[in-house]
Amino acid sequence: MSKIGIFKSLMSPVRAGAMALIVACAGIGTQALAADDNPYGLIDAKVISVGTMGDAKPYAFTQADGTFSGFDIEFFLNVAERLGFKPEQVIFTGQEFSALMPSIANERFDVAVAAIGTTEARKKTVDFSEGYLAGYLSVLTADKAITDAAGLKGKRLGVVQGTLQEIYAAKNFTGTDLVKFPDNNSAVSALNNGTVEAHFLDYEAAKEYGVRYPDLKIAVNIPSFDAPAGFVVRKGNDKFREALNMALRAAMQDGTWKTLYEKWFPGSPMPDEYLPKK
Ligand code: SNW
Repeated sequence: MSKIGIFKSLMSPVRAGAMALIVACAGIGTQALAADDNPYGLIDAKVISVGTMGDAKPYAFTQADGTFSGFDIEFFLNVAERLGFKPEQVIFTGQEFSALMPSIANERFDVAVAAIGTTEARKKTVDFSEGYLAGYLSVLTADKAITDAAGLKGKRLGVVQGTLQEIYAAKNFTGTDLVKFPDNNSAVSALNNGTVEAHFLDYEAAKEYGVRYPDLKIAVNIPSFDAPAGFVVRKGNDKFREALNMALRAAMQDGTWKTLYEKWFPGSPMPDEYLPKK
């Protein structure tokens, strides 16, 4: 063995140990930093990545320039701002409804915002903020024979896959032929060309399509107050969920929620629980 060889064999364990120590310290350092820099466990600490929908106007929809707007979008932007995220730090991406909750579970988005009703079944795979909307599930049709749920017997009714409407219709509209669509626009196209006789969607969106296509009227309203819409986050991301809840409550207390609600849903009744408390 050469002198250099002995030197190497003596020194290497020490060096290896020192290296390990440095690596360990660096590891602890970055972890501590990461927790401080990214308290909400976001995919990218600097932005909130939001999954939403392009055709759920006035809740969430794409505008001509490709940006998103609607009650849910503006309400979420306001909530995010209270968490320190400027509008340009909130990135919205449109998805089919059925992809939204899986995309949260798979960490494709930090949060999903699209009038998503809170249910025990959904809570098995994702977590929900406190509620911020409660309303009706509505049947939209141009068929004068459909005036109530019984009138749907023997008719073809569109539902968007994965929605509460799909679940409700399958359970309660017996004798109705359910036709599943990926999104509202394709279902309303089918409604306008006669492929289906009615489409079942959220009340405000039904109302909006009725303005766009005046033959289409709301024929049935099913209360869905037991499934208020919330922001959907990854299971166990409690820091983010709790921060969203604090900001959401503040936005209700200072009247922001009311202002946005009256802007996007004029004439619709407002649940007291979302209004400022005296
Ligand atoms: O349960 C309702 C809630 O009461 C309020 O009216 C807003 O809509 C709901 O959350 C139901 N929304 C459907 C769902 O969660 C469809 C969502 C959508 O099409 N974007 O399945």
